[in-house]
Amino acid sequence: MKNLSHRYVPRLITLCLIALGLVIPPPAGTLDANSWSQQSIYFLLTDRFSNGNTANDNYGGFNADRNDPRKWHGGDFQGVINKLDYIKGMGFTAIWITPVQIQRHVNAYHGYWTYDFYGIDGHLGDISKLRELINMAHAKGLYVMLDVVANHTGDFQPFNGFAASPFDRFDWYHHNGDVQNYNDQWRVENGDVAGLDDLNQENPATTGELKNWISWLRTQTGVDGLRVDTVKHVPKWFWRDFDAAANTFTLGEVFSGDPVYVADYTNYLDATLDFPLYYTINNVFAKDQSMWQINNRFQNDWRYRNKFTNGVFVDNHDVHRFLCDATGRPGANWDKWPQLKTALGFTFTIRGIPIVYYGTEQGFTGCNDPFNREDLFNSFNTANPLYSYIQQLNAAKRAHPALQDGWQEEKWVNDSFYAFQRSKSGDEAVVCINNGWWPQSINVPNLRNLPNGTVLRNRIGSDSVTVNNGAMPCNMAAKEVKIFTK
Ligand SMILES: [Ca+2]
Ligand SMILES: [Ca+2]
Ligand SMILES: [Ca+2]
Ligand SMILES: [Ca+2]
Repeated sequence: MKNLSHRYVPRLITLCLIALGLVIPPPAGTLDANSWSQQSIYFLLTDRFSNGNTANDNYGGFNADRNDPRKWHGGDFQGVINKLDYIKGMGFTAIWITPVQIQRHVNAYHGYWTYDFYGIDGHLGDISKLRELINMAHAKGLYVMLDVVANHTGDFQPFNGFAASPFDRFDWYHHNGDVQNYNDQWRVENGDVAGLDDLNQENPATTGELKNWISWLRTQTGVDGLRVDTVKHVPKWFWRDFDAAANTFTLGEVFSGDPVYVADYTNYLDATLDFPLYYTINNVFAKDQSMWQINNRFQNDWRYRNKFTNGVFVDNHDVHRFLCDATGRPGANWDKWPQLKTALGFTFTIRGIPIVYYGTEQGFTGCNDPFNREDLFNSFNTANPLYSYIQQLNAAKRAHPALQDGWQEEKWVNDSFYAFQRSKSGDEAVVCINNGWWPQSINVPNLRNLPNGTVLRNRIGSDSVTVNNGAMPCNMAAKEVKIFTK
């Protein structure tokens, strides 16, 4: 009772202040970092997901051609609207969609080559269709994260002019040529990424406009958060200003396997995608390497401002799909799904926000960009076992606060087995992972808050165990994850 009243006092004060007109409530649609840490995200490339309106397929003369993996394919906002139930059906609580700004290139289907910051690309729809998508998502209990780029525009200079006004001024850009040496941070920040025109954030006019733009985009759309592209290519101080102007949750892409390098950006943006953990997941689960690498990776968690908002993923649009890299069962290497399922079980139960790349639920196997950006289009098969497995993982995560942002502690690790416990406000979860291709039985010790005789049930199976002297048996089949809760 005491705790309850304590919890409500600040809220009551806030409500009174709002009533008195002293505090402006946050705009509908924004979601703070703590709330984001409780979500799970489905990430899709709008052009490759679902084509809901063929009339916009050839917008701007950049025609859709599904036979060319580098060209536009026709996916759009209406397509996403049509398939929100497919996403919701897996239990996700949020979607992240690729950038919506106007592009001007035959290969710019991905949206990362901005031409006009203040326009919505006609292949996808218009601003009112985007608002409709966001409103429809909200009505179904899905938050929306927009992908944004503030490091560069498309590649227009030196031969094809500039991006659209007001980004059409020479001194709004760096002119240092391509980044050649990716170990030189000055070059990384001030050079062009593969010819893409690098914006000059040292020019206050450029920075002022980028902040105007992100504020405009957020307020115009009512979006709940931002995924921020190419973060390591812009000085850190800029991101603090950008985050403030955006006035919402920002999840940055810092493409690096070094947690020391990545984690420092969480002092400027709200959070980062966990690329270091991605590499660990790839080694451990796709390539059957030692689970001690997980133990090692989590030793750097203190470096993140809030490890519970790290974006955790097995793959994305910039790397091979997991099933491309998976080595498969020894002697039967076509059999890769057990590895994927084990990796997904890990990402949904470990600290951080799980992010699933579209097509994972249909077993897509693409390797290099753009072949890892397949069309989902006609493959919305809700009977796929991977679809229902993800559904089970999301259900377990939704039902248990411990699995969202609960305190986490390792309980057992060896080369092919990993167990950890998570706790929050009386909710307890013990997760056992067998990464071996053979059955294993491990008695997991040192459990907390679980008295003798406590019965725990596996939320993604039908078995139960009883806690005895702070320990419990994990009897695991090959490549199995069990999620035990009270
Ligand atoms: Ca279309
Ligand atoms: Ca830059
Ligand atoms: Ca250029
Ligand atoms: Ca923020």
